[in-house]
Amino acid sequence: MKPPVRVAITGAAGQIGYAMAFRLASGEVLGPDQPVILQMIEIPPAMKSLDGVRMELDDCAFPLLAGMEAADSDHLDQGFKNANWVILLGGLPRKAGMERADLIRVNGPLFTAQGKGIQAAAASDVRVVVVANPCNTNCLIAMHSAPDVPKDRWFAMTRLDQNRGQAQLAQKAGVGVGEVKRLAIWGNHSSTQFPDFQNATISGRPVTEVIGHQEWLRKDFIATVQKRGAAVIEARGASSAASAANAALDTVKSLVNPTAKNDCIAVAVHSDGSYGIEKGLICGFPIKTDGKKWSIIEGFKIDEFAQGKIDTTVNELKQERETVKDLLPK
Ligand code: NAX
Repeated sequence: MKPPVRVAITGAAGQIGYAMAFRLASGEVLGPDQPVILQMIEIPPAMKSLDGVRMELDDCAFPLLAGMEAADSDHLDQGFKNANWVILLGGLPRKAGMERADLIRVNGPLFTAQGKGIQAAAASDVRVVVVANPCNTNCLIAMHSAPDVPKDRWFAMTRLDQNRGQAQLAQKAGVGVGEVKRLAIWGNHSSTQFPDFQNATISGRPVTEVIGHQEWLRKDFIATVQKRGAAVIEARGASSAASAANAALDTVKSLVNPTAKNDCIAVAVHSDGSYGIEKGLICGFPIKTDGKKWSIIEGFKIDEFAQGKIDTTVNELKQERETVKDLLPK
């Protein structure tokens, strides 16, 4: 039997946490022979609800669930102890009347504490996926609060945007979603993101050739993906949860398995200056990995239209960074 992988999850009793924990414990994500220990973290008032999640996990009798630990957010050293993966879901949701900048200010300091906690307690091979919004900027704050954790271990989630975009393209082309590949999500996980249909393929052919409808691709497709989160809230009365949990788990799976030659992973990572995007921002790029080490895929074609979209979303990332500059190193 392999040694267990420890996965720490903040906000584990929230909607995404509830949709995620059972799939991790089932072995579906890390493999059918890989035991998992879940380290679930919540704020003190939610610890009772977290107890309920633990009871249900017990009641699933998952053979691969090698342990469960619970910690409150005042004891992050315990919560992150020896974690190989950390999935950050916990944060305050945006309330009515709250601007994006307000949310950034409210949630930012939580990620300073979480970054410090990760550095102090997590395993030396820790990898961190930030889902809580604004995820790119929260990831930036946490990363800077953990300077000893290498920068290539930090990820912010844009996979839900990629999955959403693939589904839209597949439906439009009348093909199965598995036929859609190489859909990069550039920039911020926000309504400025650029779902890059120009480099994507359907059954190996350029999307722009298969779906000849430029106007639809440039306007409707982009807007649908950018505003999908709001559309789900409008329809369901609650924000995306199962699809968000699925995307976070897809992110983990994609990072531990080699990327197919004709595909890319959508995830936001620390920019190395590729494609002229300012170094240091946590920005969505097309990524590939051999299952151990990832890199930014070179050679995506960026025309004037795409460059305009990328500039807009990168500028938003710079503005967000400005909003939290007191939480970042001088
Ligand atoms: P919920 O409000 O259902 O759950 C969040 C949980 O976090 C709550 O149980 C809360 O008690 C806990 N929490 C709050 N502060 C905490 C702290 N300091 N430490 C530990 N736990 C803490 O939200 P949910 O729907 O699960 O969404 C979680 C986050 O994902 C939100 O920030 C949301 O905006 C973000 N999303 C990100 C997406 C992405 O694609 N990157 C898409 C889905 C989702 O909206």
